[in-house]
Amino acid sequence: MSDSKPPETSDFDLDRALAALRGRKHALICTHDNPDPDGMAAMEGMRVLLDRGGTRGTLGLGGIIGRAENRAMVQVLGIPMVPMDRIDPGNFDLVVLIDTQPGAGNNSLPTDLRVDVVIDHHPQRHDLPFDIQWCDIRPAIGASSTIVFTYLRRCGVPIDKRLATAFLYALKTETRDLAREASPAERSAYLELMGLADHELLQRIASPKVPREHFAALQRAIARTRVVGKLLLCDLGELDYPDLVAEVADLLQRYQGARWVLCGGHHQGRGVLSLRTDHRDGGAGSVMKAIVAHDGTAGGHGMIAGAQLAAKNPRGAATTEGFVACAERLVAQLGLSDEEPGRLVLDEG
Ligand SMILES: [Mn+2]
Repeated sequence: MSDSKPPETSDFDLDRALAALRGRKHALICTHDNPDPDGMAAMEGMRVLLDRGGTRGTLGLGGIIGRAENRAMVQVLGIPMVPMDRIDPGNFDLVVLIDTQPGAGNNSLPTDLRVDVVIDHHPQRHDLPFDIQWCDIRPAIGASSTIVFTYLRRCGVPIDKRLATAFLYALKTETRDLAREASPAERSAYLELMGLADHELLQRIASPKVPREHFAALQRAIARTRVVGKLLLCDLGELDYPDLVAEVADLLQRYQGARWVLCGGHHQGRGVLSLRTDHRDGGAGSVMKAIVAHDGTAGGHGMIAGAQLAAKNPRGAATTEGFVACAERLVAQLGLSDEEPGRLVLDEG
């Protein structure tokens, strides 16, 4: 690395923002539901930063941490998360939202709660409240963790092995080892974190032991996958945990014929979708918004997007219909209506 300081990528005034929060006692720090490593590492980094200024932070957990790697991350690194249903937002004099935005539809904060701090790398929502005190949204950056990492560096806050490992795992997964939507800021942070992280812990997070059910879920996923030209469609139906759709989408993207993957399912009556593309400027976020239309909320970037479909009935039947409707719109949008759908693999026996 030629320069020890990560490149500053926005004119955001960190010193002023921190000064404005001086005197706050207790911060509620949240990310999107069913949090991923980027959201969790960025929250933990923010907790460390605020703690230095005398503000104690509580990390709120909306949804569940399902993916085995993410559960291992929380356990191995001891990231202290508290389920949102055990939190009274009224007990906090500071509310921080990271890797999501108010009104995005993918977080468990009450919609009428005033949010003081928003840190995100998704495109800025048009309906964002005007009174957000600290609003640092940088769509050109590949991960929210990178933004928080640069804060800590700017303030000279030491990044210990534990936090460095969290940040590095976040960057590895969010950018697929810098190959997906990584900016120069991610490359710079990644290189620095390589020297700070505990690689033995990292390995324990990246390859955790998984139960039999995990393999059963993958078997079901592969058996249900349909190939429509360059598009793979997989409706997983009832999900053990919501972020299984992202996990399976990542897995299916490795198929050599796949340029696009849409994976869906439902959990507690709520539909979830995950979209991936190999195209660097595929506009996955806007494609997802278009195919979800008025059936739910969607967000994402160029190569990766997610969506939540509104619950239509508690048994989830309508969410399967929801997947089919979105899949049909995607097939049409990609110009694949004339393709004959086929199975990815044939059933055994
Ligand atoms: Mn992120």
